[in-house]
Parts: sequence; C-alpha cells; structure tokens
Amino acid sequence: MEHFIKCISCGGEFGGNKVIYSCPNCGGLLEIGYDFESICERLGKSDWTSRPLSVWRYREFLPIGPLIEPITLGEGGTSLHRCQRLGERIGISRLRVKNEGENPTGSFKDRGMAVGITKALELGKRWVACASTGNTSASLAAYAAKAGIRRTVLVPKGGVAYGKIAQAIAHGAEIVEVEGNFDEALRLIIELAVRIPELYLMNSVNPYRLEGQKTLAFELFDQLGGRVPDCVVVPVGNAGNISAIWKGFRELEASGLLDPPLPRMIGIQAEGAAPIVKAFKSGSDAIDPIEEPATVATAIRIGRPASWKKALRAVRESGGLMEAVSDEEILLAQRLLAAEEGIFVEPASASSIAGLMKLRQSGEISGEEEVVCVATGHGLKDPEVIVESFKGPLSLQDFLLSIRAMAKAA
Ligand code: AN7
Repeated sequence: MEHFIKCISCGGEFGGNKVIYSCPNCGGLLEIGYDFESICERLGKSDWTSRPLSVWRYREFLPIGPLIEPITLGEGGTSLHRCQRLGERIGISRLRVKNEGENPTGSFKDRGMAVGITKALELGKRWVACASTGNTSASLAAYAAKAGIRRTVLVPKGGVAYGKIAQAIAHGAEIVEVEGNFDEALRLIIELAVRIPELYLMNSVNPYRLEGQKTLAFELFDQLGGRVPDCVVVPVGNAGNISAIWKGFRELEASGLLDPPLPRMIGIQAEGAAPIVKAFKSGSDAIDPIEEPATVATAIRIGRPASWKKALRAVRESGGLMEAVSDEEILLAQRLLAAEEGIFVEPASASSIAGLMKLRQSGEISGEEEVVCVATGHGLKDPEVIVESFKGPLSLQDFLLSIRAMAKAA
C-alpha cells in the first residue's frame, strides 16, 4: 500500500520506505499514515472478505508493496474465547479473551514481526535486531529464520523467561546479554541501529513493525460480526501494542467500515513498572521513568516505555484509562484464567484479567459492558513461575489413602 511516515509530535511527514526510527526534525515517535480513500477503493476491488482470518487478510491496510511475498508462519487468526465462568466470577456478563498465545511463536509479537520482516526484505535488509524482554526476540528469531537473514537479540541478563530464551536459541539468533535492564538494552540497540545501516531495527520504534499489530483490532471487528466491544483491556510494557490496536480501530473508522463509538482502551501495567499509569492518573503529559522496574511479569518489566506518548494518546482519545496491578493480583488472575477457562497465559498477559478484576471492583468498568481482554503470550513461555509456587504433587500413598477414605465415607 502507498503510505507515508508521520511524526506524532510535530506532524512532520516523510516518504514511505525510509529507514528512520525517530523524527529527523524533533526526535518524536513515528507512525505510518495512509490515504484512506485509496484504501477504500482497493478494498472495494479486492476479495478481502473471503480471505481467512489472519494478519494478511488486511493486506490493503498494511504498508507492504504489491510485489513482495509476505514472510509468514501463520500469524493472526487467533481465537476469541467467550469466558462465561470467569466472567461470572468477576461480574462481567459479556467477557471474551483474545488468545494471542495461539500465534506461531506464542505471542502477539508475531503479527508485527511478520510485517516487519517482510518490510526488511522489501528494503533489501539482510540483518535484523532488537532489544527484548523475551517475546520480541523469540518472534524475531523465528521470522528471520524463515526469511533466511541474520538475527541478533539483546536481552537483559537474568530478566527473560526460560521458554523465550529457548526459542531464540532454537531459531538460531545471536544472543547478546546486557548487564542491565530492558531499557538499557533498547537504548543500546537504537544507538547501534542508527550507526550501522545494515542492521535493521525491529523494536516498535520502527513504525513498520507496529503496523502488523493493529490487525488485532481488525480481527476483533470481524470476529464480532462487524462490531467492536465497549472495552479492550491490554497489558502494557513498552506501550507499542495498545497504541497499535487503537490505530487499528481508528483506521476502521477512517475507512468507513466502523461507526463510533470505538472501544475504550484500558491499559494495565504491573505496579513495579507503571510509569504510564502514574502519568495518566496525575493528568501529566509526560512520564517519569522508573529506573529499576520490578515485577514477576518479566515481559513488561519496563521502566522507560518507548511508546508512552502514543499509549497515553490512545487511552485518552478513546475515553479509556490506565491501572496498575500487583504481582499477587497478576498470579491470581493467571491461575483463574487457566483453571476456569482452560487458557494458560504468561504473567504479563494475565495482567489484563487482573486489571479488569480491579476495575470491576472499583466500578470503573460496569458489569454490562462488553469486554475483551487481550492475552498477549502463552503460559508455557514461563513455566518456572507456576512450578515454583506449586506445593508439590501428592505421594502415591497419600492418594491411595484419600481414595480409601472416600470409599469408607460412601
Ligand atoms: C506477553 O518482548 O517488550 O506494551 O521485548 O511480551 O507492546 O510492549 C514484550 C512485551 C505484553 C507488552 N505482554 O507489550 C519484548 C516486549 C507480553 C509481552 C507485552 C509484552 P508492549
């Protein structure tokens, strides 16, 4: 699709297919813009409504030229589960969970990575890199493997869940451990990417990668039969995903496919890593970064979220809000979702459920609202967190004794 690059701060516009990670004029965040009349025209002529649910169903909305074959592992098209039992417990009569753990590498990052790596090839790049709390690196490694290009990931030492490191290793990434947290790793890789033109950066400051992630909004619209819910609850770390999903809803509106009201965007951070929540609640226009973010949800252990400005804008424009949840609340929500609905997610993902429980209790979300929680990543990525808190299995002897006691009582 024809497109351009736009600065969200100064409004500066730049031609498409430029390799820039911040506004050359003011340093602001970039996003991809389109001419929606031409999108509508293309949609009218295309067979998009007969394509299967997937990131590529929405190709007319993606900044990828017509000549390049997408790099795909089958991303998108994830289930939207009705969660009656959990909904009753929380007091939400219409609760659904969008299970992004069903993506090829087990997280929503695959939506963005499919588009980002396809763009890398279109631009002639043969080397991609990112800083990551784990899921981005797993996804980058897999898609770069599929594309057959060099792949490097910078990860914070000791800060990445086991399963995610295993994925990066298996998919042949060059793994660089950084002494320090994610924020430092991100600062480092951006510096390197600016200096080394061969190295194409796949973090969400690259506006092309984020484009793939907006397809989650398109899928929700399609899965609900051309409607959108009242609220979409999203875990927030570096803040790219909530921004991308909101952009998706806005683009459906701009294309005339969706009439307002759009959903309220609800962003959830972990208490020990919640600079955007703090800014939102104090009505501030800037965040105060957290130097040493801490939470059991390692995926969102981020103190200086790159896309905070986009996220604040998404939440405010949509009439939504931001809330923080404790590690205890996160782990409880993780258990509930797994044990009541059969959906096993990693702690960061469970923060959306934990946030919903808290906001329902405080009355900021009503029981009548139709709610979708985004479950961003699979529980198998971080098995340690579950096993560590397990009291241990029954011995066979105790089990047999309990059966005998049951028989006696009957
Ligand atoms: C499961 O992989 O930042 O707010 O480097 O893995 O878009 O950052 C992961 C983030 C939520 C937060 N849930 O999304 C990374 C990384 C899961 C995640 C988030 C992440 P953003």
